[in-house]
Amino acid sequence: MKITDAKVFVGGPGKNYVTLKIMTDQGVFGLGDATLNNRETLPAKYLTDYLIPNLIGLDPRKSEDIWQVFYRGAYFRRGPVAMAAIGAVDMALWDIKARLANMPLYQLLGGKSRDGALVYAHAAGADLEDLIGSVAACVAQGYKAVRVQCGVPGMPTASYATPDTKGGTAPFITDFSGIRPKTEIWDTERYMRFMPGALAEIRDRFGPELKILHDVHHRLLPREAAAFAREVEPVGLFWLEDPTPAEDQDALKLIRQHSTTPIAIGEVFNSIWECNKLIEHELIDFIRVAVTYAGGITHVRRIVELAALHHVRTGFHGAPSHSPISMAAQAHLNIWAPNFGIQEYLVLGTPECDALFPSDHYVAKGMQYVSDTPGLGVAFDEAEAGRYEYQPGSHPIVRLEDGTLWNY
Ligand code: GCO
Ligand code: MG
Repeated sequence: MKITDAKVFVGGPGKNYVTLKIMTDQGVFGLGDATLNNRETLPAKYLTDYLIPNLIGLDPRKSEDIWQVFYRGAYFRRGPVAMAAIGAVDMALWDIKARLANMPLYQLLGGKSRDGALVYAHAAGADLEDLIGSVAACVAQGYKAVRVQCGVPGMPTASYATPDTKGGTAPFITDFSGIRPKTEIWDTERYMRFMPGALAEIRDRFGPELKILHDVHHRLLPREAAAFAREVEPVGLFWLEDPTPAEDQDALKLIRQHSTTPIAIGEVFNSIWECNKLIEHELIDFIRVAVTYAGGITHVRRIVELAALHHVRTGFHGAPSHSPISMAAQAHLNIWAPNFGIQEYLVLGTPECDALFPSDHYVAKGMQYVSDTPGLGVAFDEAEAGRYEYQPGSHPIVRLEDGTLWNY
């Protein structure tokens, strides 16, 4: 069996999804997602200029060897661009393998460990009252877990993932007005004074059953993060996400020494080498990698297996930047992983998105259910894809009031 051709499509409804389709001489094909938010053309180029020419003629069933060749063979290893491209190839090869086996992917991983996988929705408000309305809307839809982000009084501009105005919807991260980023202004002191009380208020309003998550988005220094994690302990958060940047894996020790608030980290990691210490030293509770830019199913499964040895549960990234293809790959991992925790899930299901990526996976009452369609269980309508093209966009950047650049 041989790979005969592969194509890359960039575009989508309101998002630049990078979709890979690998064809074989037996008519079976596979799909992968290489979307890297606001850098989408780069994994696409990595695929077309290097990986695809090297795939032609290979046996698609040798997914492990192909992964090793692309990872080690590059000599310069890792990084989000390469790992997103390798990840897409890997997803497509697993899709082919499972289609050949005539089984849904989760059967090849070890079968179902649960009927449905817990997901969390996003709630956001320009102020606390606005946020309470947004959380109530999620609860009314049956979500059992909600990430809450709130505008901070006196903060010079709306901060991460909070709407500028009351009643507004939390903005998508991407600004499609161009590739030059807009600037948000951040003030740690205002945030630290306000947010613990806001989280406590959400707990009071919605009671003990609701799983409350909060994303600090790398904004605090390790000492501040430790103080914050300790202060919010009475709220009983399900998790506190990215309290401080984790490039310095040892910095997380300080948080652990001062607090038992569960910590979730990893959405920006591309490999096991960025989280092995965090996992082995049990400095985190949830690992947030994504199959897209952490090298696909082959590599993320390795991270999940390491995490399972250290009581670290999964909490894969699921921002709307991921296409339904990688969300499906994660859904299969979630339904299998013995150490599954939760899945971030943003309603992708616009009619346009469903038309481009038809699938029978679904979310009901805050749980995700995986279809038994062979493979990843997602199709790709190429005629629909022809309606879209790449739109340049950017993430904001963050500065302090005096102009100092900060962590987005
Ligand atoms: C999350 C994330 C995202 C990121 C985005 C960046 O927890 O969902 O923090 O919202 O900001 O993926 O491209
Ligand atoms: Mg996050």
